[in-house]
Amino acid sequence: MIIPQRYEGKQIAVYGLGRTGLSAIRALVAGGAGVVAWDDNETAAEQASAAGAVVMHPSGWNWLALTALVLSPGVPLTHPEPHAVVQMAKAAGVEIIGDTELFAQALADSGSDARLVIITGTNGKSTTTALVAHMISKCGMTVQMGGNIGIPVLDLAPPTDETVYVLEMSSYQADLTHTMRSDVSILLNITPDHLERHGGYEGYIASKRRVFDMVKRDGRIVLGVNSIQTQAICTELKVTDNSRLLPVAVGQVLSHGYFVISGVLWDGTLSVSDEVIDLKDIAALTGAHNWENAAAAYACGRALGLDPMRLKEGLKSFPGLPHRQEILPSLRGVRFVNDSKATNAEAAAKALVCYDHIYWIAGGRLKEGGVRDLTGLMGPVERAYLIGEGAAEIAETLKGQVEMVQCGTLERAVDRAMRDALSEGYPDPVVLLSPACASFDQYPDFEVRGDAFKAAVMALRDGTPVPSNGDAVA
Ligand code: UMA
Repeated sequence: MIIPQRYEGKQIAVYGLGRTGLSAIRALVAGGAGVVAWDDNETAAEQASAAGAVVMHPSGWNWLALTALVLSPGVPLTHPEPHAVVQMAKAAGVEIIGDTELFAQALADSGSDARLVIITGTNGKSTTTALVAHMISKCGMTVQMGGNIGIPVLDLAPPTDETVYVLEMSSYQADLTHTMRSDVSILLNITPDHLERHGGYEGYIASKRRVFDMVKRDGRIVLGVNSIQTQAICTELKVTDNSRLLPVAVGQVLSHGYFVISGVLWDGTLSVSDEVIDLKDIAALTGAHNWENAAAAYACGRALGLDPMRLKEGLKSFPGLPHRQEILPSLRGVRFVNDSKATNAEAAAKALVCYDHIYWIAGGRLKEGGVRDLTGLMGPVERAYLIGEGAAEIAETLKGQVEMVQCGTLERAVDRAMRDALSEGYPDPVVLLSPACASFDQYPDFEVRGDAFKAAVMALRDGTPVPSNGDAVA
């Protein structure tokens, strides 16, 4: 645990009692602070009390005595409208911070030489965070990974001079972080997301750009230039901040930076570009989006001064992350890929271009725009197996583009897809769960959906019969 020392003997409030809030309470109490806390959902109160907080509605807090309000990232700070507790804090002149800011303060106060990498972007930030952490540990360093990837930052081990912290930072967290200073900040890409929370696209972009304010004077900015927004930012930074800038691209040669051409990563920071590694040989880094992640992670490793050979070993041995094009053991020549994290069409599109003979399982709760963006990508799809509440709309959108089967449930879809993959005899068939939809109509979250897919695949392995009646051609 990282213990914030500067609140000893002071009063501090924590709002939101999920992972962030409970972690902040534990750390603040350990540092000798008095903590009051609340959550809109009363069921969270017990754990907060057990962690040492006084659980009380904000209307009962002594606002004049509070040093700061620690807000959980999911609690609206500005849009659609500031949460009531935010308005109360502003009226009382109490500073609003996140657990990430407490982490930044504790790191600064520690006086250690620990180093810090921050990763953000609309897509790929979890994979890049895990990849950077993996590659750095392959270089023999002590790595602590956390943040939006799921481990609250104050739960990480305290800093030593050898520690490298690798943090995934969401736009929500960035808005609550004021004094963090990184050795490397990575911004992978920006496309529209979380617009309601940032008052539109401009607000979202501004939050993403905050990772540049968090770079040390002698730190480096690794910037993916494959999205329109980050390309524009790159043009701007070449003028204002060129010495700290390390651009990263897929499909274009850069005069300075790291780039991937036909799956091969190049170091273009030298006078003559140097071939680094063929990423096509790395199963856990399939697809152009993963090449962007790999190039950014390698650029980060080099910016930290790490050995190129060891970094390459790290790329090769990366196991991948669960639910993101996760490769499961094959069965009778059929490959299974769990891409449950693909909760929108844009994410599913990335997987659909990676394989040749796809038995595609899709559906769930559709996002705005549905699967319109997938209409040109049905070429390698032998058949689509539709599940969940969005199935009828998907069938309507993709009518005439691909053969579709209404399966209702994931288990039925897996069973039917396997039978078809075996009977049709294409070389190297892939049963791909890449739903292009949120999971909430059938599962608590995408992780539970991915685990259900794995269980259904395991059931095939065990020979457990799956009911096959009820399939209907869409
Ligand atoms: N709550 C309120 N009022 C509100 C909103 C929430 O009281 O208006 C309470 C809820 O009742 C709940 C608690 O706040 O008890 C939840 O807080 P939270 O939503 O901030 O979630 P945490 O459990 O603290 O998890 C957060 C991140 N969640 C969000 O940003 C929404 C996690 O990212 C992160 O892994 C975790 O901290 C550890 O750092 C998740 C996420 O969905 C994966 N992130 C978004 C994304 O990736 O797109 C940004």
